[in-house]
Order: sequence, then C-alpha cells, then structure tokens
Amino acid sequence: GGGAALFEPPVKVKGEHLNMAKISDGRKKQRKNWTLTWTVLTSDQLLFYKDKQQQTALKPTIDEIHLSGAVIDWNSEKSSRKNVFQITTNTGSEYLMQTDSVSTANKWYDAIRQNISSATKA
Ligand code: I3S
Repeated sequence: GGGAALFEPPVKVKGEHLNMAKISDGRKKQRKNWTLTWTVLTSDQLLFYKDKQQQTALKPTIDEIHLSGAVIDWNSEKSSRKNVFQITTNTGSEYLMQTDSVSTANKWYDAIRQNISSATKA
C-alpha cells in the first residue's frame, strides 16, 4: 500500500510546439502576435522557449507564466483559430494558447489546469 497514484498533479508535460500570443501584459493590452514556441510545463510554471534546443542548452525563456493564482479557460472569442485557451496570471497578464490538434489542446489544458490547482494550494 501507500503507492502514489499515477497522474496525480503536479503533472509534468514534456515540451511540445504550441502557438502562443500574449494579449495583455499586467492588464495593459498588447497587439496579438502568434508565435510558435517550445512549451514546457513544470509543477508551477509554464515556460516558453524559442525552440527545443534553447531548453536543452538552458538558454533563457521567451517568457514564463507563474501558475499560482492563474486562471485557465477555453476561449472562442479572441481568435478565429480553433482550440484556443486563455491563461490569465495573478498579475492580469493574458496569454492565448493554440494548436490545431484537439487532443493536444485538451492534454495541455487539463495538465495546466491541474498544476494551477496544486500550485495555487501550495
Ligand atoms: O484579433 P485579431 O486582430 O483579428 O488577430 C489577428 C492579428 O493578430 C493578425 O495580425 P495582424 O494584426 O498583424 O494582421 C494575425 O495575423 C491573426 O492571426 C490574428 O487573428 P487570429 O484569428 O489568427 O487570432
């Protein structure tokens, strides 16, 4: 007995290429500019790299989201693209995330939601 359940949060998701657009920086609206980023989820952060090599080389991220106190929601109004979800940070910054694969979008949405939940309780 006492074995840890599989897939309990925090969930670590290996990097994947996702489209990201930061649309607000601390409540200041920004021009939407979709960028394909190498995205990595840790227990308490979502990290955006230019590409996989940058992560491997421990290069600085393009941007990083602190998950504690963040909110995630599907969003079909701020883009004509499919499978868009929005992450709003506890400082009011807003990020849209998108991929054409519905299963990939669902996987990331669920994992990020779980880690927001556990990072916010921690
Ligand atoms: O909400 P918008 O302004 O229609 O978003 C589009 C713009 O970001 C556009 O860039 P320009 O403003 O430089 O044209 C992008 O190319 C489009 O992809 C954006 O629309 P979608 O529906 O793809 O988020």
